[in-house]
Amino acid sequence: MKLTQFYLPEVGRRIGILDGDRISDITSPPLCTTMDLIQQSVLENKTLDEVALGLSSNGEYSYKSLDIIPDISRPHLMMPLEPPEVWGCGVTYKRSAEMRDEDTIGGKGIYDYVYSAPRPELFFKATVSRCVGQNGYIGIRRDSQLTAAEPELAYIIGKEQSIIGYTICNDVSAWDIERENPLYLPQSKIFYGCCALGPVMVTSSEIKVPYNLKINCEIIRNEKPIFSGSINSSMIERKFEELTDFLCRDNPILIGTVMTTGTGIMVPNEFALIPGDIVEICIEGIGKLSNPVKKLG
Ligand code: DO4
Ligand code: MG
Repeated sequence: MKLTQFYLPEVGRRIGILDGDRISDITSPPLCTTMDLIQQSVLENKTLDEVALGLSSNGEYSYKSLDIIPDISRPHLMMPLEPPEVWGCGVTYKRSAEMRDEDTIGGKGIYDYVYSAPRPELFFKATVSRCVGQNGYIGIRRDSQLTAAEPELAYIIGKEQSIIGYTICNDVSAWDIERENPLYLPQSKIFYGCCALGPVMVTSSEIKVPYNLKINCEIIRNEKPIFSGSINSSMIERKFEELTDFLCRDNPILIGTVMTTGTGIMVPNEFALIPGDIVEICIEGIGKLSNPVKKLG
């Protein structure tokens, strides 16, 4: 099942089930957000699908009509959930380890090490105030000249470290800041508009095995694709259970937390983002996450 959230003028946020091009509104107070559905599924010991299918439809919208730049006067898509936190994994694909080690100024070899070390790289990525949904603006920090898109498969953590769904994440990162010194990682990763999530959350009944999904990324500039890259999630070095296990060690992780699993598409430096670019990330079985870029400050 594909769950999403959308906004209706003068009404507010709604929960939707996407089927083909149709989004059916299943908002049923007190269940008004997808996080409410997640909490309800835990309370009732049901799957997300079971909770969602138990709610009746209050209307239908076409996905296409909602797939616009967010504007409070028009119905539009929102983030598929407001997670308590977003965490990231790093250097989970060989390409990421190789390119990061080539380009880093301080700390050569650290990426190669972490790629194969028993302990994965995990980092705090974002809170909701730093995230955007479909068509929301992703940011370039005022002090960065080399900010890149990082197209990633993300999963949503349920009770007892289970995976309850998947979404697409753009782990937008200021690579020039990260490359100067590894201790600058939080500044390269965390800022306004550093994390795009969406367009839907696909429940784990629909993606049973997440290790064979095609991931593509395009950067559009002046309406033309200037970069196109792809990877398959089969190339990932770590299993998601292992990542969650490390994340949850003596660390209180709330249900609904998003974990983004690392990028295997390393965008060459010449395609650093500039204002006006649009980043499109497609993941098989999930959809296409699209975000325009703006300079912050
Ligand atoms: O260590 C730097 C960040 C790694 C990362 O974000 C990734 O591999 O996707
Ligand atoms: Mg990343």
